[in-house]
Amino acid sequence: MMNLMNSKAATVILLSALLLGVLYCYVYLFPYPRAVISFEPDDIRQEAGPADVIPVSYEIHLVAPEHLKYEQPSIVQGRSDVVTVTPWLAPVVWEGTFSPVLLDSIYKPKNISVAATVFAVGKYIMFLKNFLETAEQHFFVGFRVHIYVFTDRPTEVPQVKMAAGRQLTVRSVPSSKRWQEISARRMELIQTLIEEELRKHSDYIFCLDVDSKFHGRWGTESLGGLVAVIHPGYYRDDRSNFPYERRPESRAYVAYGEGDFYYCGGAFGGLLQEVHLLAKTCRYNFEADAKDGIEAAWQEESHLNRYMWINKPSKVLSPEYLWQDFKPRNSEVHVIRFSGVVKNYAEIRPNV
Ligand code: UD2
Repeated sequence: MMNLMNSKAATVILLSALLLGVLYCYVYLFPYPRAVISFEPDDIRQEAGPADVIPVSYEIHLVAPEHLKYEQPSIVQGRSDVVTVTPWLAPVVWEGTFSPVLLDSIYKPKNISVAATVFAVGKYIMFLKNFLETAEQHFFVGFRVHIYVFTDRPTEVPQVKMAAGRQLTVRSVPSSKRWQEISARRMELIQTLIEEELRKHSDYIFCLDVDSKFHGRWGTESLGGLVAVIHPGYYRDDRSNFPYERRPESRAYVAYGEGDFYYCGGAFGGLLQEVHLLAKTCRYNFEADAKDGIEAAWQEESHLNRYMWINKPSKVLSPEYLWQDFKPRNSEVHVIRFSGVVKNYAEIRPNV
């Protein structure tokens, strides 16, 4: 009897150890699919089957509809005047490198929701109407879009008619006596917006400067994990001329001879979790610098550049995605999609 009891106990112990081992493998060795699941489209989330079904992520699994007609792709012919891939093999998006029909057909069934943030503090409210009206014509047309306007003048937000599936939310923020602070505080507000609001209903986010207008399509070709836009002012220059923060005391420091590209502070985006990490890190570093009495040369743009140097963007948008109206169009830029308007800094900023 005693022997029987012992062998039963031993079996139970063995089985428990086996179960614990399986659990350990599942929780610690294979965490990735679980991390992806919370960013799946609603329909997949609801239809999720048994626990052993590996979830499908937006960025990994791209399904095209059968029989869709589009131009034959080629790997020997295409844009030869520009570089279309980075050394870490992220695509660089230029006109002529993608099929809008194909991409829209892939992303449409996913029912994705794209959030955009735009700050219009103080006199910058004057740019908002044009920004919103042109976004309606060119920014993710036909997709679910939610624009968040941050302003200290909520009553002056213009009424712009938006198509079905598109909406606007206004959030009040305090004004400031320094433009540098307005620009830099955006990271904190983006971080909080993602934590408090967007997690529930958005998949992607783009953070854009208000003193700009859309002129051409900005759509699904821009989607990616971490998305950066090449600054139009420096992309032909040697990196020693990039306006990175050059003081080693700053957390935005990039040494001469280092760095990849110079990216815009005026447009960046990607999947929520990627942009959340970027915003949180840049905010932390900006505030830690401030405590040490140092402000990076181009505020959050400097911190963003340092971040993107270490955390390589998975998609890079060419300067088509943020041009400047005062600059004549360079020949390799076939389409200007989004561009900063000409402005008189002395007139619109709270300080010089
Ligand atoms: C560049 C960047 C900008 C930012 C800045 C450095 C581009 C095209 N622009 O532009 O994103 O990185 O350098 O700080 O890459 N704002 C207000 N009210 C103000 C001042 C600023 O709402 O009084 C907001 C507004 O959304 C504006 C943004 O902050 O678009 C950036 O400010 P800016 O356009 O004056 O900065 P700028 O032109 O130096």
